[in-house]
Amino acid sequence: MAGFFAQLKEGLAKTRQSFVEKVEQIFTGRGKIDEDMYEELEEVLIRSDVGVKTSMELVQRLRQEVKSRKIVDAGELKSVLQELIVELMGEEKPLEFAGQGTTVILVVGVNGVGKTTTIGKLANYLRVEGKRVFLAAGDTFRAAAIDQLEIWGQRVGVEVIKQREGADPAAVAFDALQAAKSRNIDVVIIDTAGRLHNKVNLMEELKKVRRVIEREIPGAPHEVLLVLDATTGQNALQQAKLFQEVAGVTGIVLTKLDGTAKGGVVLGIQGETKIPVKWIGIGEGIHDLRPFIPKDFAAALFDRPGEGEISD
Ligand SMILES: Nc1nc2c(ncn2[C@@H]2O[C@H](COP(=O)(O)OP(=O)(O)OP(=O)(O)O)[C@@H](O)[C@H]2O)c(=O)[nH]1
Ligand SMILES: [Mg+2]
Repeated sequence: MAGFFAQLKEGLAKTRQSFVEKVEQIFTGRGKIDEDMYEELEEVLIRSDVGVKTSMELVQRLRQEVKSRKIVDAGELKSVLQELIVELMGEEKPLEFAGQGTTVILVVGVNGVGKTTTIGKLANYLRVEGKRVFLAAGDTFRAAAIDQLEIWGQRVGVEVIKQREGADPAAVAFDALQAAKSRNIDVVIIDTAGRLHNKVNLMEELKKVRRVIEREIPGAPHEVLLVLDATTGQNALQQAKLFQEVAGVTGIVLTKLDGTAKGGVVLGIQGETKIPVKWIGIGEGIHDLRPFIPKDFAAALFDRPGEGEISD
């Protein structure tokens, strides 16, 4: 398996080409810092799916730094921008676990973003750490969804709690939590449907599942992870805002960063919603889920050595 940092860098190759290489062009071969440069930079950021608001903020921060550090050479700005991007993304925010007893992770998001795949990968990650994990097949909308989760359960070696197609997802969550409590399971990860007859139904269903979880385990859910597909760019940002309002999202998993040039959306999401990105998906395989470490992400994006490279 390729090293952690090398794999991250490879996954971000397209974003690097569309974003950082353009930024570099703006900074190099120009010499002095002028108004045109700031305008060009803002445009490249917006085009790279960073979002208007966050792009403007980043450029504003850059202006401040140029002033306070008395920078005159545009060539120095690449590393300053990298610093500002790390600052924007904040500290690494690991998963929250219950102080004792079972930790409940509810996974939400619209259809096709990678929820079920992420659950499989996450279950594997936690199992390798020595945790006992159950999966709950809360997407009862399609029989295939239950089957898909079961395949992941077998692959990872964790049990899947399920009912038949069309069953009440809240009842599946209830079963899973009962079983987990009686068998001292460390983590239950609950899959949910991404598609229902309409958006209102979907949101009502999520609320109901949530209520059951809250009642069964005080303090749960410990995490509500919203899965977003990076290839959808600005749509991902809209979904983050919608789910933030109704589902009490605690963290984001940004999938499909491999093969997309829209990785800049990470910045837009962090800048506008302040929901921390906790994991990133960089492929379809079982190991292709990584904790999101802002410093390493920025280093990989800017093609600089990161801390991960040393510890690899
Ligand atoms: N390249 C790539 N593909 C991914 C990644 N994560 C998921 N996928 C693929 O995206 C497709 C959809 O993934 P699912 O996990 O079924 O998505 P879902 O959100 O559960 O979809 P629904 O159950 O229909 O709502 C699958 O083909 C996955 O293999 C990723 O990080 N990178
Ligand atoms: Mg699914």
